[in-house]
Amino acid sequence: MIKLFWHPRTRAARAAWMLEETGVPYQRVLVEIGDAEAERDPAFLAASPMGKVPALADGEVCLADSAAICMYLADRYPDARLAPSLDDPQRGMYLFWMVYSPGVIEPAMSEKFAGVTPNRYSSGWGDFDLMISTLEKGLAAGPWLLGERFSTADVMVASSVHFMAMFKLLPDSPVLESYVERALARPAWQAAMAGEEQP
Ligand SMILES: N[C@@H](CCC(=O)N[C@@H](CS)C(=O)NCC(=O)O)C(=O)O
Repeated sequence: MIKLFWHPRTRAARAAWMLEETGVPYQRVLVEIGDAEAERDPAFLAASPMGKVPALADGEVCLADSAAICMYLADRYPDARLAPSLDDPQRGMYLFWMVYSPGVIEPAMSEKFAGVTPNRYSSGWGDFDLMISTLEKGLAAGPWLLGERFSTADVMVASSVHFMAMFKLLPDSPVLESYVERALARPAWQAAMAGEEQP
């Protein structure tokens, strides 16, 4: 069975959400992060070169990073229809939004935490305001990033918008607020959160 190496209230929530969306059975393996002395499961270390969660072991396949895990699961378990196929024209924007969280949203959040003002034209993520306005434009038609079709890109991006709200970084934005509300109402997100509460 798939093993998900996780810790509560981390980016591992995305991987759990994605697993719930696919419906593939999995087992959670709790990792005590932030304790350098803690003994580590060798299977975790094999999957996570940086020692970070989430990480996943699926048979002989092991990998870390929430975006990589989400992409892997979408492609490995296509019956769940969570990613446009390679020859689908929507594949392009799907890939753009798949890397938007690690490539744009997270650096823009760090910009806010650090209180710096980047040069929008030379920084790879633009700046915080460009990140938000691009998201709002991407969701203007909605209800999802690919229109009527919910995809793995929404798992990545909606979880990031949720994290921004939790860190009180989200500006007043009805579009983003209703997007995250819609996403978090999905049974798969609810199941992933319920899994965090299990002993
Ligand atoms: N880019 C990675 C970041 C993973 C990450 O930073 N995880 C944090 C928790 S959210 C972690 O494991 N921190 C503990 C540590 O670095 O030892 C991803 O998206 O999965």
